[in-house]
Amino acid sequence: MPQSVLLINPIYGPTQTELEENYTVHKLWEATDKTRLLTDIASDVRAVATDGGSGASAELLKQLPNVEVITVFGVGVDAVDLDYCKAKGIRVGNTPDVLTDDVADLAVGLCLASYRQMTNAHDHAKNGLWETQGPMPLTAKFSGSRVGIFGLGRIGLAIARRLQGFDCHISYCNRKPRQDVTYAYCADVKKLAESVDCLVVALAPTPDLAGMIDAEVLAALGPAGHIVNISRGLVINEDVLIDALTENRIAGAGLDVFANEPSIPDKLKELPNVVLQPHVASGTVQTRYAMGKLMLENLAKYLSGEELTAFVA
Ligand code: 8YV
Repeated sequence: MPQSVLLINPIYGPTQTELEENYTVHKLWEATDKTRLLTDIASDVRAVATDGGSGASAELLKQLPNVEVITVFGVGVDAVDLDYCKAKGIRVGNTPDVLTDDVADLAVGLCLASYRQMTNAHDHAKNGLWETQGPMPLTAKFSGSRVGIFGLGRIGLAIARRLQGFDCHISYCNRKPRQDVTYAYCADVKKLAESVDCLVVALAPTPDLAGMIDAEVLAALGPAGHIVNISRGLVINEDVLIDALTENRIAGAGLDVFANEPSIPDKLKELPNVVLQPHVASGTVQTRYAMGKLMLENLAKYLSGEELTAFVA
């Protein structure tokens, strides 16, 4: 009898298909009575499969007392109640490294798109404004700019290495300095913002970091400053960001993540100085395939008594 797995929300098709071929998969999002489903499967389910956005709350896990492992399709585990998992001895696998290149690539793309107003330039060309109104207004040079990376982890380091190719001056803010880099370290994100032209939010998000990018940090970044976020929407106070962009107290933003995905505030959608991406940083065929393989490998290894390949708990 195949092991029972609770799948919280749909994941990448080929991965979900392989999961269903090898396990008895209970689909939480399809249940008309979720509480009834959890009650019915509680005795069988030892594993939960989820994604970075859906996570696994303590409220859910309390209804599944036999869960031993959570396998996450994603690197971010901020939506998993890690305190509960650690208290209960629940293992948590995730998918780092296989998505680092894609996420770092998109972060650099968002820096360029924000500085060079690439979406506005696209619209200028597409809507015939070049013919009717003349050349696109001048934008800002990115190469050689001072870039501060908030969170120099695997993804942040990959971003930094890419930016060296643009002759950027790189500094970073972490809980503590890294011994394996020569970039300038800053212990405080507000001081980092004061010292750079572009702030890239790349940290591994945890709930305690909510709102870390506040009005003071954006004021420190200043009217010529740009901010890029490929971490989680929770890290930036979204209302404060909208106000700063609306009043041109910062020059621009490139955002792949938002406070209440998949909805994006209308005010943010209407702004001319923001580039929006619908949480696609890891969204390539190659990377989602690799994430799926690692997610399934974590699950199979745990259930066969082996150590998970990649885990946070
Ligand atoms: C999502 C992500 O998990 O890896 C992460 O933490 O944010 C993304 O890769 C992915 O979009 C699946 O939901």
